[in-house]
Amino acid sequence: MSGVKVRLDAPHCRELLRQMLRIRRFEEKCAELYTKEKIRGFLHLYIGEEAIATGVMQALEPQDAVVATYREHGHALARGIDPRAIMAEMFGKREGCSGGRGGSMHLFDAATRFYGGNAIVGGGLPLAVGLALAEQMQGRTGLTVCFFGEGAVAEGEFHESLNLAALWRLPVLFVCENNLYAMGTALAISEAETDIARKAESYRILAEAVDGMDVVAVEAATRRAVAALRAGEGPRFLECRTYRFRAHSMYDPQLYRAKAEVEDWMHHDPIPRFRDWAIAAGELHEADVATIEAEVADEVAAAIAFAEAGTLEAVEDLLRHVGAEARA
Ligand SMILES: Cc1ncc(C[n+]2csc(CCOP(=O)(O)OP(=O)(O)O)c2C)c(N)n1
Repeated sequence: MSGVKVRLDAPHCRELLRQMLRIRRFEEKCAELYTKEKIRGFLHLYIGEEAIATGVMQALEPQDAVVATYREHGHALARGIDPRAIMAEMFGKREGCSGGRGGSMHLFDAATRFYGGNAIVGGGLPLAVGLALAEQMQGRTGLTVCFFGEGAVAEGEFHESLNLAALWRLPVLFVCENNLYAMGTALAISEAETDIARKAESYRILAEAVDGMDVVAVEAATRRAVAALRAGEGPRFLECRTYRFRAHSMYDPQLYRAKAEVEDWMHHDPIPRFRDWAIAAGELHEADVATIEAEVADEVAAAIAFAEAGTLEAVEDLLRHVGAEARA
């Protein structure tokens, strides 16, 4: 599969930059809206990690399924869910992609086969394995991509899921977003084996570690894995090495890491890194970047206006979908 290549022409470069900027600008606004109490509840920003969702989604087809974590705004945007429906969901409005019932951590969209949004660390892995098993049993061709943080490797669900996926040769791509910290717990002080790809290999799953701050490297690695998956070769595993630039969630004094470490990682910011490379390669020009920035700003503004104009569910409807409804 080493022959799988990423075609880096001007349209594709624009697409990669656009997707990463959509995530960055959308979330910067979310942070502002949170301080204004327009968005309530938990809010986990993906800023710094945009190259992963962007790169992985390039290799997927509409029939594929996606499972993510509570840090999933970027995955939802890159998968193609309408940003207006995502923002309305953050506002808790009925027009949101989960009807306003889920909020930031529970984005869901059947049309794009986006199965969430999951607040439980490691909780997405068995769901992804179940989706892939269903796909296999029903003779369909879609594969399932499961995103999770490195904190999930400490959960039993991680090991059970990898084991069954390997045993039954299920079409799952496990994507570990290793940003080095699970809330305030550094990987190095919680795992005896910090090489996560090796853990996957212990279940006989072929694994690759990739620079998660390099969108092209992520896309290329995903294309290799997806080609093998579509050829029926069983599950694959990608460890994407990355860093979150912001706090774990909105309340986090970040006492567990040094400011200098954060600043150092910011020098590897995937967006300027790719933008500058594409400009130097002659595939993008400053004017393209300005156009993309303006279009993204308009898109985010339209999403916020849509969410503001949305409606809250009526109080008498709040128990609908909560338990079985009584039949007369
Ligand atoms: C089963 C479970 N245990 C604990 C928590 C509390 N918790 C929420 S996020 C988190 C850290 C997870 O870190 P990681 O998986 O590395 O993902 P990241 O937040 O870095 O993206 C923890 C422990 C939870 N949500 N679920």
